[in-house]
Amino acid sequence: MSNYNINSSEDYKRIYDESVNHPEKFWNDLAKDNFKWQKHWDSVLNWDFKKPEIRWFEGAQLNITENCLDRHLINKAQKTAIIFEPNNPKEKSEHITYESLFHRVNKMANVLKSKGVKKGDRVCIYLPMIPELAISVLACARIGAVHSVVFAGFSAIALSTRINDCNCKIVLTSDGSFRGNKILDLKKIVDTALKDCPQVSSVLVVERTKTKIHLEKGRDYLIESLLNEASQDCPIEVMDSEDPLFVLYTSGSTGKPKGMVHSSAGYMVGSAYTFKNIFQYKDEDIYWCTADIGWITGHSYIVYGPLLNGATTLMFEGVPSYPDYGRFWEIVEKHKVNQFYTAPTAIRTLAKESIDLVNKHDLSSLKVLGSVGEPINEEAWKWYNINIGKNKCPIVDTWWQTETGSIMISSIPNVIESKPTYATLPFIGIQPVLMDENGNEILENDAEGRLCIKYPWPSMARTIWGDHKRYKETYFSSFDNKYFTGDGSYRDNKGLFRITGRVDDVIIVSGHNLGTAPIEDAINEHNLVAESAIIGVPHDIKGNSLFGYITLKEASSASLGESLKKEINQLISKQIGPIAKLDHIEFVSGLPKTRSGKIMRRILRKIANNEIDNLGDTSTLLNPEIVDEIISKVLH
Ligand code: 7RM
Repeated sequence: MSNYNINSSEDYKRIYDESVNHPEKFWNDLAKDNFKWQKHWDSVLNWDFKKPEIRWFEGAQLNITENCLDRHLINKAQKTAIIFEPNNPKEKSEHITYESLFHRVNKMANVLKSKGVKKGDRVCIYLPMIPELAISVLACARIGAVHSVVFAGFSAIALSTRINDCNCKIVLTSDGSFRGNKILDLKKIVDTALKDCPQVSSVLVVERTKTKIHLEKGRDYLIESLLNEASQDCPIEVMDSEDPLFVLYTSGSTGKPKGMVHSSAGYMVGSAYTFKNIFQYKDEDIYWCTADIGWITGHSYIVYGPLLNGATTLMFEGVPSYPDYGRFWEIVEKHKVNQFYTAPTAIRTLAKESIDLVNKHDLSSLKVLGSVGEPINEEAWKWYNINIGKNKCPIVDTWWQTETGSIMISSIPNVIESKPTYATLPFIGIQPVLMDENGNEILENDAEGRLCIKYPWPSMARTIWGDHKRYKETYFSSFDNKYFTGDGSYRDNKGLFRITGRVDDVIIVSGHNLGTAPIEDAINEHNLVAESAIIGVPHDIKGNSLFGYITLKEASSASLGESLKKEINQLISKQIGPIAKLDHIEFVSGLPKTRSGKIMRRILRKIANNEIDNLGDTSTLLNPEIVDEIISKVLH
């Protein structure tokens, strides 16, 4: 038990050392003492990064939902497991106790079974952020079905590609989804998608928006009456440790999405342990992660991590801008949120709005703030720290990936001090290394390199669905015997890690390797600049020249035009050098982004290079409408 809670820097040092010096003993004890197993394992770890093959707790049997639900019924049956905050603040929020969640999951599990879902089958979940989303995730896990959650903002094409890739036969969806003052017709999107998915035999529909929908006879069912009739008891399916728990798609920079496959036992251990410590969750706390369950942050830190720890986790259906840009802060006040976890893109968006929208809310319940998804720039970090945390909440800048399953590098409140723009130190059991371009490990500090992990950790993805070769090529072929993250990192003279961004975001100008991130950081220091993205365009002399897309804090200042461009280039010259000056600057009102706030550079690159006939799928963007605006500005 002792190693489960990390409470001081001494704890961290001691436990970290144990975890890397005697990893098998360490994980053996941690897993044995803190989870419920149906059967103990025969071996803690079998691994070979060359194949690659990674198996944790082999021979063990368990069900993750027994750990998320059943075991809390003894002491926490009436504790709130999920607080549901609807899109519309006038609609009442809902508190779901552990006992009630248990019954609702069991009912859902029984409905899935009645539609023929069996252990190992894949179930596609395409639902808005309503309780049924978490419930169906857990229902799949309970009966051993592999869930594949697809973010309910994705287009029909994105959806059908994902349904077909892992051959789902069942789809869970809703009539529609509320987003701000809009309704998105999810069922219609499913209908379109399913024209390309003939194998889908049942579609289960949650009624949320009461919009009119078409029900295909013999295939589509309203779920409510099925749930009402179902039994509230459902035994667990006993799973082997390495049985897949879920598939989650993550887009590569190009091409087809990768279905990352996560395991049952290792994922459970990793998501639970990181949640408890990185957010320093205490028993009465209210925890809120603003992500969508459609991406890994929601899987690990809305559903599994919190519920494994018997926490209260808040699910928000809506958007940060509705009914106004104070919505997040209103929710923090209303539910007395203690830990708040969001993305830099949200922070920057909200920082652009009037500070009154923050200050009119009582945020004194907050204890810990988190950030995830991309590097957080210093300005956003400071705004978050001062205005939201009131200088008293540690900020955890958590670096990790869909592939890693749980947080890998992060500070820990009152344990590892935070430092602006730094993720800081590896979590227990994580062994990050920096590699140079020749494949050698960089041993000294105050150095930058490619970020790799040299030893397995329990929650790492085991393969890409149906494409183990791609798994090997993408993550285990760049560096010998190491997992390559695709990110670059700087390590300072104290050994703290600062993630610098994807290493493929590098542009060679006149023979100089320029990372886009530091240039963007320099630009963002200008007090009128909100965000920027740099891409390269071919240039006769320099090889590439730099093209900057910039959004401003106030639209009116765009009239400053030429003089502002000059100031921006002066900043770059000062911070990086004249070599990094931008040849072209386009002021735009927004940048094309994925849900998690990652700029889709592919699109910006194609527009700057006049390749707009072939932009690829833009429907997975958060703001697809911005693409037309940018095209018309750049190619006027
Ligand atoms: C959790 C998530 C993974 C990529 C990763 C990084 C970037 C994520 C941070 C970050 C700097 C952070 N999964 N990234 N967190 N960069 N600091 N704290 O985002 O699969 O969607 O993305 O996101 O490039 O490789 S993800």
